[in-house]
Amino acid sequence: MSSSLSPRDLAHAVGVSESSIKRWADDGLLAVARTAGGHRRIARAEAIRFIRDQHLHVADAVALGLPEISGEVIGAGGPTLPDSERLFDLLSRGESALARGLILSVYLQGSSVAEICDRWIAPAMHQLGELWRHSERGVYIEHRATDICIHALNQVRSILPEPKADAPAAVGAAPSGDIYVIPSLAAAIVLESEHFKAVNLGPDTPLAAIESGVTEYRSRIAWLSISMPPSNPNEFAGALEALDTQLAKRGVRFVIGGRCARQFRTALRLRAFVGTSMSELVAFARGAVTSDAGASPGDGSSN
Ligand code: B12
Repeated sequence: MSSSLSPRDLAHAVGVSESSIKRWADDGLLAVARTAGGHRRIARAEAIRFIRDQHLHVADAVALGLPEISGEVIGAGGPTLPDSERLFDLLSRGESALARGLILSVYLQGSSVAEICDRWIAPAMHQLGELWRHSERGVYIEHRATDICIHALNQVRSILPEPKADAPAAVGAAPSGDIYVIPSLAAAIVLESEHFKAVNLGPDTPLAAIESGVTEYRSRIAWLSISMPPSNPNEFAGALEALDTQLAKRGVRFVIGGRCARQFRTALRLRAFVGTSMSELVAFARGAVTSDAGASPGDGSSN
């Protein structure tokens, strides 16, 4: 799929005339580049931003390079916001393309990545966990649903605007022994949707590796997603306190979340912010950017 569209492609995708697209471009509502031959080209990420901001109806998602958004997903009467029950149903049945189409259409209709995680993916996955309670079939269904969600989230990631070269960095992971893939990946994509350059080290990552990433990327934010109780709670608590202290010394904002994060808020004296949702992660990231304005990372100021 090309990373840019002609005005004609975009006009076709949203069911308007080509001249409307050119007028919006001339009015500065839509950023266009010119080819060597002087033709207008619209970056795909910019086209998607425009569709989301203007609440345009996508008439032909194939023209946008998103064939998963089929009529079956959107419904004949135009786009309606589907609910997490629908996603749960598709995930239970292993309907990968339809589930991805649903998530992409929710995004194109203007929901944020954080909302998609908090309001669609997490509830649908929680419902799966409740329904099957890890029977043999449940484990199979959960693995398959996890893979579908990873695919969908990465597709959303691929249509986000590229982070700018000077974008603040964020590095994070799930700790050693924690096998859960979606939560840390979701945190990375949420931060990317907030214009961070996010480096996700993924599941089962020693805390020291987060520190290495923070150093290499001169990270503004570090996140940790904890979904499983640590096998050695005392050792983990010590390592977490040490990381928390190190990050604070270096002026790196630290945020912890995930199903099992809460217990650490009360048990340990952490400077880290403990959040319960991706929407809280967004609020935290925005706050970090605002309060850091003017201060450079690694300058020793603490949060
Ligand atoms: C998928 C899944 C699996 C998959 C994992 C696949 C993978 N590699 O990722 C598999 C099948 C492997 C699995 C295995 C097990 N699982 Co399991 N699993 C789940 C399930 C259904 C979904 C988890 C998920 O991905 N959720 C999606 C994310 C997005 O939701 P979330 O984690 O809640 O995240 C939200 C917030 O916490 C927050 N957040 C998350 N991270 C962060 C980070 C920051 C910085 C911030 C601010 C916020 C934040 O934002 C998210 C909302 O948008 C859960 C159900 C549940 N209720 O969580 C059970 C669940 C977690 N599993 C459970 C169990 C028991 C197990 C097993 C022990 C079962 C067994 N007997 O074998 C094993 C453990 C395996 C092991 N090696 O030890 C139980 C845990 C019960 C408990 N009290 O601890 C649950 C709750 C199911 C249940 N209802 O019983 N599991």
